[in-house]
Amino acid sequence: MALQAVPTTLFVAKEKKGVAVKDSSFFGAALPINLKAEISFCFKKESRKNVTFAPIKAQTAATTPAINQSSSDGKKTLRKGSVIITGASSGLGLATAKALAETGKWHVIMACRNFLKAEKAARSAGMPKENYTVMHLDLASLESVRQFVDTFRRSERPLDVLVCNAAVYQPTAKEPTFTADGFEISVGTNHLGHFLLSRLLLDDLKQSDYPNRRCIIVGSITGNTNTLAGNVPPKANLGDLRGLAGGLNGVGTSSMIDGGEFDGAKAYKDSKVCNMLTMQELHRRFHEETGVSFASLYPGCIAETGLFREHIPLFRLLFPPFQKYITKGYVSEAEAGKRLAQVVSDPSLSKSGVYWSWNNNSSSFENQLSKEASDAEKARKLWEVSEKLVGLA
Ligand code: LMG
Ligand code: NDP
Ligand code: PMR
Repeated sequence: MALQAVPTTLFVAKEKKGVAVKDSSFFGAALPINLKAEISFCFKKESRKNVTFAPIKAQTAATTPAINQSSSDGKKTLRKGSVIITGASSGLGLATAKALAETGKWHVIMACRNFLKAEKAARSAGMPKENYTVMHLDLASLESVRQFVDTFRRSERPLDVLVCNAAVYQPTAKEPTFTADGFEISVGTNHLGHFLLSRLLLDDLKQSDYPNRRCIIVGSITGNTNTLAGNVPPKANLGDLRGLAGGLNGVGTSSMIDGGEFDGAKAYKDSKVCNMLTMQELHRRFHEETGVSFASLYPGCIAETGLFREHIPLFRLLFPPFQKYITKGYVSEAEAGKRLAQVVSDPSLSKSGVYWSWNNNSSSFENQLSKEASDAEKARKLWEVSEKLVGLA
Protein backbone atom coordinates (compact mmCIF):
# COMPACT_ATOMS: atom_id res chain seq x y z
CA MET A 1 0.00 0.00 0.00
CA ALA A 2 1.57 3.25 -1.05
CA LEU A 3 0.52 6.17 1.07
CA GLN A 4 1.07 9.29 -0.85
CA ALA A 5 1.79 12.97 -0.54
CA VAL A 6 0.10 13.83 2.71
CA PRO A 7 1.30 17.35 3.35
CA THR A 8 1.75 17.03 7.10
CA THR A 9 4.96 17.41 9.01
CA LEU A 10 4.19 14.16 10.77
CA PHE A 11 4.83 12.00 7.73
CA VAL A 12 6.59 14.02 5.09
CA ALA A 13 10.32 13.82 5.56
CA LYS A 14 11.31 15.78 2.50
CA GLU A 15 9.90 16.38 -0.92
CA LYS A 16 11.41 14.11 -3.43
CA LYS A 17 10.38 12.53 -6.71
CA GLY A 18 9.75 8.81 -6.53
CA VAL A 19 8.93 6.62 -3.60
CA ALA A 20 10.26 7.16 -0.12
CA VAL A 21 9.76 4.77 2.72
CA LYS A 22 9.43 6.25 6.13
CA ASP A 23 8.51 4.66 9.37
CA SER A 24 5.41 6.42 10.56
CA SER A 25 4.66 4.60 13.73
CA PHE A 26 1.19 6.02 14.17
CA PHE A 27 -0.36 2.60 13.87
CA GLY A 28 2.76 0.90 15.08
CA ALA A 29 3.46 -0.20 11.54
CA ALA A 30 5.86 1.02 8.89
CA LEU A 31 4.00 2.82 6.15
CA PRO A 32 5.67 3.33 2.76
CA ILE A 33 4.94 6.84 1.65
CA ASN A 34 5.23 8.02 -1.89
CA LEU A 35 6.39 11.53 -1.54
CA LYS A 36 6.02 12.54 -5.13
CA ALA A 37 4.58 15.83 -4.09
CA GLU A 38 5.30 17.71 -7.30
CA ILE A 39 5.61 20.99 -5.56
CA SER A 40 4.99 23.66 -8.12
CA PHE A 41 4.05 26.96 -6.71
CA CYS A 42 5.90 29.12 -9.14
CA PHE A 43 3.87 28.64 -12.30
CA LYS A 44 4.20 31.01 -15.16
CA LYS A 45 1.17 33.11 -15.82
CA GLU A 46 -0.80 31.06 -18.34
CA SER A 47 -1.22 32.88 -21.60
CA ARG A 48 -4.79 33.86 -22.10
CA LYS A 49 -6.36 31.94 -24.90
CA ASN A 50 -9.90 32.19 -26.13
CA VAL A 51 -10.53 35.60 -24.67
CA THR A 52 -13.50 37.06 -26.45
CA PHE A 53 -14.76 40.57 -26.24
CA ALA A 54 -18.25 39.82 -27.51
CA PRO A 55 -21.31 40.68 -25.43
CA ILE A 56 -21.61 38.15 -22.61
CA LYS A 57 -24.92 36.65 -23.61
CA ALA A 58 -28.24 37.75 -24.98
CA GLN A 59 -29.82 38.66 -21.66
CA THR A 60 -26.70 40.34 -20.34
CA ALA A 61 -25.83 42.37 -23.38
CA ALA A 62 -26.01 45.54 -21.31
CA THR A 63 -23.42 44.27 -18.81
CA THR A 64 -19.98 45.82 -18.85
CA PRO A 65 -17.50 43.67 -20.77
CA ALA A 66 -14.81 41.93 -18.72
CA ILE A 67 -12.02 44.18 -19.89
CA ASN A 68 -12.60 47.90 -20.33
CA GLN A 69 -10.29 50.17 -22.21
CA SER A 70 -10.04 53.16 -19.92
CA SER A 71 -10.22 56.31 -22.04
CA SER A 72 -7.88 58.61 -20.10
CA ASP A 73 -4.61 56.68 -19.88
CA GLY A 74 -5.34 53.69 -22.13
CA LYS A 75 -4.98 51.30 -19.15
CA LYS A 76 -7.06 48.16 -19.23
CA THR A 77 -9.26 47.43 -16.22
CA LEU A 78 -11.04 44.24 -15.32
CA ARG A 79 -14.66 44.32 -14.21
CA LYS A 80 -15.66 42.58 -10.98
CA GLY A 81 -15.64 38.83 -11.36
CA SER A 82 -18.88 37.01 -10.68
CA VAL A 83 -18.59 33.77 -8.70
CA ILE A 84 -21.23 31.32 -7.48
CA ILE A 85 -20.31 29.45 -4.28
CA THR A 86 -22.62 26.67 -3.11
CA GLY A 87 -22.98 26.18 0.63
CA ALA A 88 -21.59 29.62 1.45
CA SER A 89 -23.60 29.91 4.66
CA SER A 90 -20.86 28.37 6.82
CA GLY A 91 -17.39 26.86 7.01
CA LEU A 92 -15.20 26.85 3.94
CA GLY A 93 -17.83 28.35 1.65
CA LEU A 94 -18.43 31.36 3.91
CA ALA A 95 -14.71 31.92 4.50
CA THR A 96 -14.08 31.84 0.74
CA ALA A 97 -16.98 34.18 0.05
CA LYS A 98 -15.60 36.60 2.64
CA ALA A 99 -12.05 36.41 1.29
CA LEU A 100 -13.24 37.16 -2.25
CA ALA A 101 -15.80 39.83 -1.35
CA GLU A 102 -13.24 41.71 0.73
CA THR A 103 -10.92 42.14 -2.25
CA GLY A 104 -13.57 44.29 -3.94
CA LYS A 105 -12.78 42.43 -7.15
CA TRP A 106 -15.56 39.84 -6.86
CA HIS A 107 -19.30 39.70 -6.55
CA VAL A 108 -20.17 36.48 -4.72
CA ILE A 109 -23.45 34.70 -5.33
CA MET A 110 -23.99 32.69 -2.17
CA ALA A 111 -26.06 29.68 -3.30
CA CYS A 112 -27.59 28.38 -0.08
CA ARG A 113 -30.44 26.21 1.14
CA ASN A 114 -31.12 28.47 4.11
CA PHE A 115 -31.52 32.01 2.83
CA LEU A 116 -31.80 33.70 6.23
CA LYS A 117 -28.84 31.81 7.72
CA ALA A 118 -26.70 32.83 4.74
CA GLU A 119 -27.74 36.48 4.91
CA LYS A 120 -26.99 36.57 8.64
CA ALA A 121 -23.66 34.79 8.17
CA ALA A 122 -22.58 37.25 5.48
CA ARG A 123 -23.52 40.19 7.65
CA SER A 124 -21.77 38.96 10.76
CA ALA A 125 -18.68 38.08 8.71
CA GLY A 126 -18.65 41.76 7.72
CA MET A 127 -18.87 41.14 3.98
CA PRO A 128 -19.39 44.37 2.03
CA LYS A 129 -23.08 44.45 1.07
CA GLU A 130 -22.47 45.43 -2.53
CA ASN A 131 -20.19 42.44 -3.07
CA TYR A 132 -22.59 39.58 -2.44
CA THR A 133 -26.08 38.28 -3.23
CA VAL A 134 -27.76 35.35 -1.50
CA MET A 135 -29.76 33.03 -3.75
CA HIS A 136 -31.72 29.95 -2.79
CA LEU A 137 -30.33 26.55 -3.82
CA ASP A 138 -31.13 23.18 -2.29
CA LEU A 139 -28.80 20.64 -3.84
CA ALA A 140 -30.89 17.84 -2.39
CA SER A 141 -33.56 18.62 -5.00
CA LEU A 142 -32.93 18.52 -8.76
CA GLU A 143 -35.96 20.78 -9.24
CA SER A 144 -34.32 23.36 -6.95
CA VAL A 145 -31.06 23.10 -8.93
CA ARG A 146 -32.93 23.82 -12.18
CA GLN A 147 -34.86 26.66 -10.57
CA PHE A 148 -31.64 28.18 -9.22
CA VAL A 149 -30.11 28.15 -12.70
CA ASP A 150 -33.23 29.86 -14.15
CA THR A 151 -33.27 32.51 -11.42
CA PHE A 152 -29.56 33.13 -11.79
CA ARG A 153 -29.96 33.62 -15.54
CA ARG A 154 -32.80 36.06 -14.96
CA SER A 155 -30.51 38.09 -12.69
CA GLU A 156 -28.51 38.95 -15.82
CA ARG A 157 -25.20 38.51 -14.09
CA PRO A 158 -22.40 36.86 -16.00
CA LEU A 159 -20.88 33.68 -14.55
CA ASP A 160 -17.10 33.65 -14.39
CA VAL A 161 -16.39 31.02 -11.73
CA LEU A 162 -18.50 28.25 -10.21
CA VAL A 163 -17.47 26.72 -6.88
CA CYS A 164 -19.18 23.44 -5.92
CA ASN A 165 -18.51 23.47 -2.19
CA ALA A 166 -21.63 22.41 -0.25
CA ALA A 167 -21.68 19.00 1.39
CA VAL A 168 -23.36 16.90 4.03
CA TYR A 169 -21.74 14.21 6.16
CA GLN A 170 -23.71 11.65 8.17
CA PRO A 171 -21.16 9.65 10.17
CA THR A 172 -23.54 8.37 12.82
CA ALA A 173 -26.66 7.62 10.77
CA LYS A 174 -27.80 4.01 11.09
CA GLU A 175 -30.23 4.24 8.20
CA PRO A 176 -29.94 6.22 4.98
CA THR A 177 -31.97 9.35 4.34
CA PHE A 178 -32.85 10.52 0.87
CA THR A 179 -33.03 13.62 -1.31
CA ALA A 180 -36.28 14.87 -2.87
CA ASP A 181 -35.49 12.66 -5.87
CA GLY A 182 -34.86 9.59 -3.75
CA PHE A 183 -31.05 9.41 -3.80
CA GLU A 184 -29.05 8.62 -0.66
CA ILE A 185 -28.51 12.11 0.76
CA SER A 186 -24.68 12.41 0.80
CA VAL A 187 -24.12 11.26 -2.76
CA GLY A 188 -27.38 12.92 -3.86
CA THR A 189 -26.34 16.31 -2.47
CA ASN A 190 -22.56 16.33 -2.73
CA HIS A 191 -22.28 14.65 -6.13
CA LEU A 192 -25.55 14.47 -8.08
CA GLY A 193 -26.82 17.96 -7.17
CA HIS A 194 -23.47 19.47 -8.14
CA PHE A 195 -23.23 17.29 -11.24
CA LEU A 196 -26.48 18.75 -12.60
CA LEU A 197 -25.58 22.28 -11.47
CA SER A 198 -22.18 22.28 -13.15
CA ARG A 199 -23.52 20.74 -16.35
CA LEU A 200 -26.26 23.37 -16.65
CA LEU A 201 -23.99 26.29 -15.73
CA LEU A 202 -21.25 25.24 -18.14
CA ASP A 203 -23.15 27.15 -20.84
CA ASP A 204 -23.03 30.29 -18.72
CA LEU A 205 -19.31 29.87 -18.06
CA LYS A 206 -18.77 29.44 -21.80
CA GLN A 207 -20.55 32.71 -22.51
CA SER A 208 -18.54 34.72 -20.01
CA ASP A 209 -15.85 36.96 -21.45
CA TYR A 210 -13.84 36.94 -18.23
CA PRO A 211 -10.20 35.99 -18.84
CA ASN A 212 -10.03 33.18 -16.28
CA ARG A 213 -13.20 31.11 -16.23
CA ARG A 214 -13.14 28.28 -13.74
CA CYS A 215 -15.24 25.48 -12.34
CA ILE A 216 -14.01 24.18 -8.99
CA ILE A 217 -15.30 21.12 -7.16
CA VAL A 218 -14.12 20.67 -3.56
CA GLY A 219 -12.60 17.22 -3.01
CA SER A 220 -10.90 15.71 0.04
CA ILE A 221 -8.00 13.70 1.30
CA THR A 222 -10.37 11.21 2.94
CA GLY A 223 -11.57 10.08 -0.51
CA ASN A 224 -7.99 9.33 -1.55
CA THR A 225 -6.81 5.91 -0.40
CA ASN A 226 -3.21 6.77 -1.32
CA THR A 227 -3.05 8.75 1.94
CA LEU A 228 -3.15 7.79 5.62
CA ALA A 229 -6.36 9.77 6.15
CA GLY A 230 -7.94 7.91 3.24
CA ASN A 231 -7.15 4.62 4.92
CA VAL A 232 -9.13 5.29 8.09
CA PRO A 233 -12.07 2.93 7.86
CA PRO A 234 -14.52 2.94 6.21
CA LYS A 235 -12.58 3.49 3.00
CA ALA A 236 -14.00 5.05 -0.16
CA ASN A 237 -14.75 2.53 -2.89
CA LEU A 238 -17.16 2.96 -5.79
CA GLY A 239 -16.83 -0.66 -6.91
CA ASP A 240 -18.49 -1.18 -10.29
CA LEU A 241 -21.09 1.53 -9.57
CA ARG A 242 -23.88 -1.03 -9.44
CA GLY A 243 -25.69 0.72 -6.57
CA LEU A 244 -25.53 4.09 -8.30
CA ALA A 245 -26.82 2.56 -11.52
CA GLY A 246 -29.70 1.15 -9.47
CA GLY A 247 -30.65 4.67 -8.36
CA LEU A 248 -29.32 4.69 -4.76
CA ASN A 249 -32.86 4.70 -3.42
CA GLY A 250 -32.58 1.82 -1.01
CA VAL A 251 -35.84 0.39 -2.34
CA GLY A 252 -34.96 -3.04 -3.61
CA THR A 253 -31.53 -1.62 -4.46
CA SER A 254 -28.60 -0.45 -2.36
CA SER A 255 -28.24 3.12 -1.08
CA MET A 256 -24.47 2.85 -1.60
CA ILE A 257 -22.63 3.41 -4.89
CA ASP A 258 -20.85 0.06 -4.71
CA GLY A 259 -24.08 -1.78 -3.90
CA GLY A 260 -23.07 -2.51 -0.29
CA GLU A 261 -24.63 -1.95 3.14
CA PHE A 262 -25.38 1.66 4.14
CA ASP A 263 -22.50 3.46 5.89
CA GLY A 264 -22.80 7.24 6.19
CA ALA A 265 -19.06 7.92 6.49
CA LYS A 266 -18.33 5.77 3.43
CA ALA A 267 -21.13 7.44 1.46
CA TYR A 268 -19.50 10.82 2.14
CA LYS A 269 -16.04 9.62 1.11
CA ASP A 270 -17.52 7.98 -2.01
CA SER A 271 -19.21 11.29 -2.85
CA LYS A 272 -15.83 13.06 -2.64
CA VAL A 273 -14.34 10.50 -5.05
CA CYS A 274 -17.24 11.31 -7.40
CA ASN A 275 -16.45 15.04 -7.06
CA MET A 276 -12.81 14.47 -7.99
CA LEU A 277 -13.67 12.12 -10.89
CA THR A 278 -16.27 14.58 -12.22
CA MET A 279 -13.74 17.42 -12.24
CA GLN A 280 -11.37 15.33 -14.37
CA GLU A 281 -14.11 14.20 -16.74
CA LEU A 282 -15.25 17.84 -17.20
CA HIS A 283 -11.62 18.71 -17.95
CA ARG A 284 -11.30 15.93 -20.54
CA ARG A 285 -14.57 16.77 -22.24
CA PHE A 286 -14.67 20.55 -22.13
CA HIS A 287 -11.39 22.27 -21.29
CA GLU A 288 -9.99 22.43 -24.78
CA GLU A 289 -13.27 23.33 -26.42
CA THR A 290 -14.35 26.00 -23.92
CA GLY A 291 -11.16 27.32 -22.32
CA VAL A 292 -12.81 26.87 -18.90
CA SER A 293 -10.41 25.51 -16.25
CA PHE A 294 -11.58 22.69 -14.02
CA ALA A 295 -9.99 22.04 -10.64
CA SER A 296 -10.45 20.23 -7.37
CA LEU A 297 -8.69 20.65 -4.04
CA TYR A 298 -8.12 19.47 -0.53
CA PRO A 299 -8.04 22.68 1.53
CA GLY A 300 -6.63 21.04 4.68
CA CYS A 301 -8.48 19.66 7.68
CA ILE A 302 -10.89 22.38 8.80
CA ALA A 303 -11.73 20.52 11.96
CA GLU A 304 -14.30 22.94 13.43
CA THR A 305 -16.80 23.42 10.61
CA GLY A 306 -20.46 22.43 10.53
CA LEU A 307 -19.48 19.33 8.54
CA PHE A 308 -19.06 17.44 11.81
CA ARG A 309 -22.35 18.62 13.32
CA GLU A 310 -23.75 15.11 13.33
CA HIS A 311 -20.69 13.45 14.80
CA ILE A 312 -20.69 12.46 18.48
CA PRO A 313 -19.75 15.26 20.93
CA LEU A 314 -16.56 13.45 21.99
CA PHE A 315 -15.36 13.41 18.40
CA ARG A 316 -16.13 17.11 17.99
CA LEU A 317 -14.17 17.83 21.14
CA LEU A 318 -11.07 15.73 20.32
CA PHE A 319 -10.90 16.09 16.55
CA PRO A 320 -9.51 19.68 16.44
CA PRO A 321 -6.64 19.08 18.93
CA PHE A 322 -5.94 15.73 17.25
CA GLN A 323 -5.54 17.44 13.89
CA LYS A 324 -3.67 20.43 15.33
CA TYR A 325 -1.12 18.63 17.48
CA ILE A 326 -0.90 15.09 16.16
CA THR A 327 -1.49 14.98 12.42
CA LYS A 328 -0.68 18.70 11.93
CA GLY A 329 -3.26 18.67 9.15
CA TYR A 330 -5.41 21.33 10.81
CA VAL A 331 -6.27 24.62 9.11
CA SER A 332 -8.55 27.40 10.30
CA GLU A 333 -11.66 28.31 8.32
CA ALA A 334 -10.04 31.62 7.38
CA GLU A 335 -6.87 29.96 6.06
CA ALA A 336 -8.85 27.34 4.13
CA GLY A 337 -11.01 30.14 2.70
CA LYS A 338 -7.88 31.92 1.46
CA ARG A 339 -6.74 28.68 -0.21
CA LEU A 340 -10.00 28.16 -2.07
CA ALA A 341 -10.09 31.88 -2.97
CA GLN A 342 -6.66 31.35 -4.56
CA VAL A 343 -8.05 28.57 -6.73
CA VAL A 344 -10.86 30.95 -7.74
CA SER A 345 -8.76 33.97 -8.65
CA ASP A 346 -5.01 33.48 -8.53
CA PRO A 347 -3.56 33.60 -12.06
CA SER A 348 -0.91 31.04 -11.05
CA LEU A 349 -3.58 28.45 -10.19
CA SER A 350 -5.39 28.51 -13.52
CA LYS A 351 -4.18 25.13 -14.77
CA SER A 352 -7.02 22.76 -15.64
CA GLY A 353 -7.46 19.18 -14.46
CA VAL A 354 -5.52 19.73 -11.22
CA TYR A 355 -6.19 18.56 -7.64
CA TRP A 356 -4.60 21.27 -5.49
CA SER A 357 -3.21 20.79 -2.01
CA TRP A 358 -1.10 22.95 0.31
CA ASN A 359 2.00 22.35 2.36
CA ASN A 360 2.19 23.35 6.00
CA ASN A 361 3.77 26.63 4.97
CA SER A 362 0.63 27.22 2.86
CA SER A 363 2.26 26.89 -0.54
CA SER A 364 0.09 25.18 -3.12
CA PHE A 365 1.11 22.14 -5.14
CA GLU A 366 -0.47 19.79 -7.67
CA ASN A 367 -1.28 16.68 -5.69
CA GLN A 368 -1.69 13.09 -6.87
CA LEU A 369 -5.08 11.45 -6.64
CA SER A 370 -5.56 7.83 -5.60
CA LYS A 371 -5.83 5.11 -8.23
CA GLU A 372 -9.61 5.06 -8.03
CA ALA A 373 -9.99 8.85 -7.90
CA SER A 374 -7.96 9.14 -11.12
CA ASP A 375 -9.45 6.18 -12.99
CA ALA A 376 -10.53 7.62 -16.36
CA GLU A 377 -12.71 4.64 -17.23
CA LYS A 378 -14.56 4.93 -13.92
CA ALA A 379 -14.94 8.67 -14.46
CA ARG A 380 -16.58 8.04 -17.83
CA LYS A 381 -18.92 5.45 -16.40
CA LEU A 382 -19.79 7.70 -13.45
CA TRP A 383 -20.56 10.48 -15.90
CA GLU A 384 -22.91 8.33 -17.95
CA VAL A 385 -24.78 6.88 -14.95
CA SER A 386 -25.03 10.33 -13.31
CA GLU A 387 -26.42 11.87 -16.53
CA LYS A 388 -29.23 9.33 -16.48
CA LEU A 389 -30.02 9.88 -12.81
CA VAL A 390 -30.27 13.68 -13.11
CA GLY A 391 -32.27 13.54 -16.32
CA LEU A 392 -29.64 14.77 -18.77
CA ALA A 393 -29.57 11.57 -20.81
C1 LMG B 1 -15.39 5.33 11.79
O1 LMG B 1 -14.44 4.97 12.74
C2 LMG B 1 -16.75 5.35 12.45
O2 LMG B 1 -17.11 4.05 12.77
C3 LMG B 1 -17.75 5.93 11.47
O3 LMG B 1 -18.99 6.10 12.10
C4 LMG B 1 -17.26 7.24 10.93
O4 LMG B 1 -17.24 8.19 11.92
C5 LMG B 1 -15.88 7.08 10.36
O5 LMG B 1 -14.22 8.16 9.09
C6 LMG B 1 -15.36 8.38 9.83
O6 LMG B 1 -15.01 6.57 11.33
C7 LMG B 1 -13.18 5.06 12.21
C8 LMG B 1 -12.13 5.13 13.24
C9 LMG B 1 -12.62 5.52 14.59
O7 LMG B 1 -11.57 3.85 13.37
C10 LMG B 1 -10.29 3.77 13.11
O8 LMG B 1 -9.70 4.74 12.72
C11 LMG B 1 -9.70 2.43 13.28
C12 LMG B 1 -8.31 2.57 13.67
C13 LMG B 1 -8.23 2.94 15.09
C14 LMG B 1 -6.82 3.06 15.47
C15 LMG B 1 -6.75 3.83 16.69
C16 LMG B 1 -5.42 4.44 16.78
C17 LMG B 1 -5.46 5.43 17.83
C18 LMG B 1 -4.61 6.56 17.45
C19 LMG B 1 -4.98 7.74 18.25
C20 LMG B 1 -3.77 8.46 18.57
C21 LMG B 1 -3.92 8.97 19.91
C22 LMG B 1 -2.64 9.24 20.47
C23 LMG B 1 -2.86 9.80 21.77
C24 LMG B 1 -1.62 10.33 22.25
C25 LMG B 1 -1.87 11.54 23.02
C26 LMG B 1 -0.63 12.28 23.20
C27 LMG B 1 -0.83 13.59 23.73
O9 LMG B 1 -11.61 6.32 15.13
C28 LMG B 1 -11.98 7.30 15.96
O10 LMG B 1 -13.13 7.56 16.16
C29 LMG B 1 -10.88 8.08 16.55
C30 LMG B 1 -11.29 9.48 16.82
C31 LMG B 1 -10.28 10.39 16.21
C32 LMG B 1 -10.16 11.64 16.96
C33 LMG B 1 -9.64 11.45 18.33
C34 LMG B 1 -8.23 11.00 18.38
C35 LMG B 1 -7.79 10.93 19.78
C36 LMG B 1 -6.66 11.81 19.98
C37 LMG B 1 -6.66 12.25 21.36
C38 LMG B 1 -5.66 13.30 21.54
C39 LMG B 1 -6.23 14.67 21.41
C40 LMG B 1 -5.54 15.62 22.29
C41 LMG B 1 -4.33 16.13 21.73
C42 LMG B 1 -3.73 17.09 22.64
C43 LMG B 1 -2.27 17.22 22.38
C44 LMG B 1 -1.64 18.19 23.30
C45 LMG B 1 -0.22 18.34 23.07
P1 NDP C 1 -20.00 23.06 6.51
O1 NDP C 1 -21.02 22.12 7.03
O2 NDP C 1 -19.58 24.20 7.36
O3 NDP C 1 -20.50 23.67 5.14
C1 NDP C 1 -21.27 22.95 4.25
C2 NDP C 1 -22.22 23.88 3.53
O4 NDP C 1 -23.02 23.09 2.64
C3 NDP C 1 -23.18 24.59 4.47
O5 NDP C 1 -23.28 25.91 4.05
C4 NDP C 1 -24.49 23.87 4.25
O6 NDP C 1 -25.64 24.65 4.44
C5 NDP C 1 -24.35 23.51 2.77
N1 NDP C 1 -25.30 22.50 2.36
C6 NDP C 1 -25.52 21.30 2.90
N2 NDP C 1 -26.53 20.68 2.26
C7 NDP C 1 -26.95 21.51 1.29
C8 NDP C 1 -27.97 21.45 0.31
N3 NDP C 1 -28.79 20.42 0.22
N4 NDP C 1 -28.12 22.50 -0.52
C9 NDP C 1 -27.32 23.57 -0.42
N5 NDP C 1 -26.35 23.70 0.49
C10 NDP C 1 -26.17 22.68 1.33
O7 NDP C 1 -18.76 22.17 6.09
P2 NDP C 1 -17.34 22.53 5.43
O8 NDP C 1 -17.22 23.98 5.26
O9 NDP C 1 -16.33 21.79 6.18
O10 NDP C 1 -17.48 21.83 4.01
C11 NDP C 1 -17.33 22.52 2.80
C12 NDP C 1 -16.66 21.64 1.78
O11 NDP C 1 -15.35 21.32 2.21
C13 NDP C 1 -17.35 20.29 1.56
O12 NDP C 1 -17.35 20.01 0.18
C14 NDP C 1 -16.46 19.31 2.30
O13 NDP C 1 -16.55 18.05 1.73
C15 NDP C 1 -15.12 19.94 2.05
N6 NDP C 1 -14.04 19.54 2.94
C16 NDP C 1 -14.09 19.82 4.27
C17 NDP C 1 -13.06 19.45 5.10
C18 NDP C 1 -13.06 19.72 6.54
O14 NDP C 1 -12.11 19.31 7.21
N7 NDP C 1 -14.06 20.38 7.10
C19 NDP C 1 -11.87 18.78 4.56
C20 NDP C 1 -11.94 18.52 3.14
C21 NDP C 1 -12.97 18.92 2.38
P3 NDP C 1 -26.23 24.96 5.91
O15 NDP C 1 -25.40 26.09 6.42
O16 NDP C 1 -27.63 25.38 5.59
O17 NDP C 1 -26.13 23.73 6.69
MG1 PMR D 1 -8.77 11.84 9.86
C1 PMR D 1 -2.40 12.74 8.30
C2 PMR D 1 -3.37 12.35 8.91
C3 PMR D 1 -4.80 12.72 8.80
C4 PMR D 1 -5.43 13.75 8.12
C5 PMR D 1 -4.80 14.84 7.30
C6 PMR D 1 -6.83 13.60 8.34
C7 PMR D 1 -7.82 14.41 7.79
N1 PMR D 1 -7.02 12.51 9.16
C8 PMR D 1 -5.79 11.94 9.46
C9 PMR D 1 -5.54 10.82 10.24
C10 PMR D 1 -6.50 10.13 10.99
N2 PMR D 1 -7.82 10.39 11.02
C11 PMR D 1 -6.22 9.00 11.85
C12 PMR D 1 -4.86 8.42 12.08
C13 PMR D 1 -7.41 8.61 12.40
C14 PMR D 1 -7.65 7.48 13.35
C15 PMR D 1 -7.54 7.94 14.73
C16 PMR D 1 -8.41 9.50 11.87
C17 PMR D 1 -9.75 9.42 12.21
C18 PMR D 1 -10.72 10.22 11.62
C19 PMR D 1 -12.15 10.16 11.83
C20 PMR D 1 -12.90 9.27 12.72
N3 PMR D 1 -10.46 11.22 10.68
C21 PMR D 1 -11.65 11.73 10.30
C22 PMR D 1 -12.68 11.10 10.97
C23 PMR D 1 -13.89 11.69 10.53
O1 PMR D 1 -15.04 11.44 10.87
C24 PMR D 1 -13.57 12.67 9.44
C25 PMR D 1 -14.07 12.10 8.14
O2 PMR D 1 -13.63 11.08 7.70
O3 PMR D 1 -14.98 12.75 7.50
C26 PMR D 1 -15.37 12.11 6.30
C27 PMR D 1 -12.06 12.72 9.41
C28 PMR D 1 -11.14 13.48 8.70
N4 PMR D 1 -9.78 13.29 8.77
C29 PMR D 1 -9.17 14.24 7.97
C30 PMR D 1 -10.17 15.06 7.38
C31 PMR D 1 -9.91 16.19 6.45
C32 PMR D 1 -11.38 14.59 7.83
C33 PMR D 1 -12.69 15.23 7.51
C34 PMR D 1 -13.38 15.60 6.46
C35 PMR D 1 -13.27 15.38 5.01
O4 PMR D 1 -12.62 14.58 4.43
O5 PMR D 1 -13.89 16.16 4.39
